Amino acid sequence: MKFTSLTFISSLFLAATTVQAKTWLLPIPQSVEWTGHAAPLSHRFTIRGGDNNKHVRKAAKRYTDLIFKERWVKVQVDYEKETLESSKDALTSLDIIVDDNKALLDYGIDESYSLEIPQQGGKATLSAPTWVGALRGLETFSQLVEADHGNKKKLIAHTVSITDAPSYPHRGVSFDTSRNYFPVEDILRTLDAMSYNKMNVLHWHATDAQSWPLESKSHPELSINGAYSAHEVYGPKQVKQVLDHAESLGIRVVLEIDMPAHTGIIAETYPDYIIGYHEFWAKYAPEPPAGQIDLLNEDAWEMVKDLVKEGTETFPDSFYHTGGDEINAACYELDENIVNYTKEHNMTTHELWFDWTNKLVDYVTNDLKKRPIVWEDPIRDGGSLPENVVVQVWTAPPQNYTSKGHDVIVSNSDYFYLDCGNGGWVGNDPRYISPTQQATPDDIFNYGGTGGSWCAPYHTWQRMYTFDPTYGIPEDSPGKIIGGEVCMWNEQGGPTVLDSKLWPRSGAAAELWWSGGYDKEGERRTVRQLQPRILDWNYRLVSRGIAAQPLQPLWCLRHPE
Ligand code: CP6
Repeated sequence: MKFTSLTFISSLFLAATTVQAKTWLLPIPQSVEWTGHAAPLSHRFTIRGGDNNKHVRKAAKRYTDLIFKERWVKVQVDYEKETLESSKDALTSLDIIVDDNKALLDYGIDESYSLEIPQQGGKATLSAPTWVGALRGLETFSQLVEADHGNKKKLIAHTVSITDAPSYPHRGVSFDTSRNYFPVEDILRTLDAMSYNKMNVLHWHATDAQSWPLESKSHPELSINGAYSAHEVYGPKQVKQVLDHAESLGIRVVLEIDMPAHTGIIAETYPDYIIGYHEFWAKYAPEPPAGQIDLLNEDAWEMVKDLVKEGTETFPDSFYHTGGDEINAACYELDENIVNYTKEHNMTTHELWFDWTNKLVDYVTNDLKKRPIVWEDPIRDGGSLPENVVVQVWTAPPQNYTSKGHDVIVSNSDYFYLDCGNGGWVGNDPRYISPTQQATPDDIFNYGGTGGSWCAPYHTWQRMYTFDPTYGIPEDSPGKIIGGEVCMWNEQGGPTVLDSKLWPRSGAAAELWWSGGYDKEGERRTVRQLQPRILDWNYRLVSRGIAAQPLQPLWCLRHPE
């Protein structure tokens, strides 16, 4: 008796001290108990249950194929394990039990799950309140299977008991399809990679100043005149492909049609709706071409309503992103009508913009029954919006808006922007450039005349991971952080570099929002903890067809720490 209880105590101790080292799962689950044993996967291993939901059924098939195809061996994360050799101890099935197969995929859906893989093999069990939780648990299960000590003919499953749920309900990728066009396959593959990282929102920044690739039923002329070509368009078929694939992975798609700035391309069809399109851009916009919707033009407003109505009907999510970033006051002052109107009403052009934005979010909330997301700008610049409006931050600390009662999506540009690899100033370092050969206007002409870059420096996964989502937000804050997004702006991004800009970096953000910035003991999660896991995770992403960027030389794989 004594002996057994001592063994019991010492194995508990062992589990407690080695749990970090043994964890290679990404994102790290809220609670994992490792048995220290791995069970061989039976050749007849099947995933069962889940038949009452087509997405779970399809996922079971997908993950079964993946598990048998994948030959992943972890390197950085060392562990002690004792593989159960006898075939009677093999793992024969994973049984899925879902309570609610009809739950609506939307903000706040329950994504929790628990996973039991018994030490003695046999049946593993995945239980989840909703079908989406089952999808998240399947992903975790797949990460627990590996080739035994590199023996590619023998798969083993690490035996564990896991309970898991996201810390934040909104974990997204914002995806700009205006600056450069992406074939639909690139979006579908990005959705796959998001699901591997348990991300659940594709924020589709569909349109911007440079091109209008989204086909509209009510205004087909916008993409006819505004897409880069007749092929570089998302028509109903492509949109449905994206929506269907996202749903099958438990990912919501939130549409943004950015306005009233970032809309220059509309002038190709409706020159009267847009102010400033043909002006020299540097004074009137952050990048060419300039152009903002005329806030006083009634026909422009009717078109805005048509587009937003159609967008909210086509995209089933309860959130709709109305845009609202980077308004340039000087641009509106080009317009005589606006100048006269604001004078008469004793208001600024900014106030006119706040009123217009309020009109738009009122339309979205009350007529279309959706919850608006707005970029922080109108509030940052002095306006106010109803409390139900979700604020997406990109420049200011989130607490500036949670304190006003808004729920906030965190995407601060100095942490979570992905498309900024070549920041920095041109020339002028006397160690390399003679004082008589300093940068000339011909060197800096493409920086808007400022002599510097508008683009922030590269944000590493370490940078993203060290963002503290709780900082500055008191317990009784009227608004809360609902999660975050990495931003795939694509001025300098495109299909050839998409995967490597997104992955594996965004995995650090994915973990931040899934697992939270703090562990169960209330300690900040650290870069050192994530490092071995993200290094190994990268090989897994690559083996799953994601062209992720290497984080280390292959040498490190052959010579693990
Ligand atoms: N496009 C739109 C962009 C940016 C924003 N909105 C942006 C601004 C600054 C940087 C990167 C991107 N390209 N529509 C800001 C929300 Cl550094």
